Amino acid sequence: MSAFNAIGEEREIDRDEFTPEIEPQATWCPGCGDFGVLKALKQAMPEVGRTPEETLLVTGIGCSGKLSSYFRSYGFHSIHGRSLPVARAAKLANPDLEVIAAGGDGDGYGIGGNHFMHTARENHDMTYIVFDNEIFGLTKGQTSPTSPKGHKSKTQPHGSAKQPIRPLSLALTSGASYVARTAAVNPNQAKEILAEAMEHDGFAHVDFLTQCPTWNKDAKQYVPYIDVQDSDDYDFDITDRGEASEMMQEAEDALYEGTVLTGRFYRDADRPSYQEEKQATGDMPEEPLAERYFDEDYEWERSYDLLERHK
Ligand SMILES: Cc1ncc(C[n+]2csc(CCOP(=O)(O)OP(=O)(O)O)c2C)c(N)n1
Ligand code: SF4
Repeated sequence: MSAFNAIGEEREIDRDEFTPEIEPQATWCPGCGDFGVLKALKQAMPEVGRTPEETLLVTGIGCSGKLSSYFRSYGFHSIHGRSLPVARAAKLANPDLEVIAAGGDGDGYGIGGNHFMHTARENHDMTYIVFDNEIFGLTKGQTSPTSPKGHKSKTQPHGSAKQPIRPLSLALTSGASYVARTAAVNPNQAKEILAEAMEHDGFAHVDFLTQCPTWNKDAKQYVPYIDVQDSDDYDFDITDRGEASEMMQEAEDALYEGTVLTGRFYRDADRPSYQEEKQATGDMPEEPLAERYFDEDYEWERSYDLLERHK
């Protein structure tokens, strides 16, 4: 897709635009799946037709959280588990931005689990990428919400007694209108899914399987994946909630038994996003907050009023 330059000429978008001019050396370990997410995201951007100036990437804390340093767009490296509230606020203030939130499974399904549920429920228009390496990576491999039952780590030396979270089912039952799973070992599918998620109007959740060769050598992310859309064995309608739910449960059971099922699992293109719902009720200002900054008088008046009132 193309964009327009400053003098209104049409131009092609190149994925290299999303590489910072002074590229920081990535601190990810050799072989880390996070490189796959970065590459797929850069490749997806030209398909979506958004420039770095039209894009905001909000990350949490963790190895995954460093994505915003290696991707050239507006970026916000927020705090652990809090990328979604920041992303929601930014999208409400400036609905024209392409907003992407990203973080690890510890960040998104553990510390930020509450925000995941409610952002999905409200169907905020954004893409949420969870780097799912089944452990807490940056802090050296502790058991996370997606670690399999029995997983041994320094925090669970005798093996985890907990059932892992089911991220796809959780997204669906919470209200996400687009749910997919892809893997760093499958860059072409990952690129397509990320582009589709960004084009979707509403909350698009992408559980992105990433390998952590340093702390989780047993993770299933290494085994070959099956694309549910390409396989004759998995025939279902992604717009049918019941069929999608059954398919997700099969995928979630299979993951811990050694079969990785990836692809699009659910899409509801008709459900209005939070922004659309609010506009319909008249509850959303016609002029987004981001544009009000251009009206200096308005801002000053408001600030002075506030100061007067709270003297
Ligand atoms: C509130 C809070 N709790 C704990 C930490 C410590 N901490 C920093 S990174 C991290 C692990 C992140 O794991 P995950 O979200 O799975 O991402 P990964 O590093 O695997 O990409 C933890 C526990 C923190 N920074 N803030
Ligand atoms: S610790 Fe694991 S998740 Fe973190 S950079 Fe290294 S390989 Fe990647």
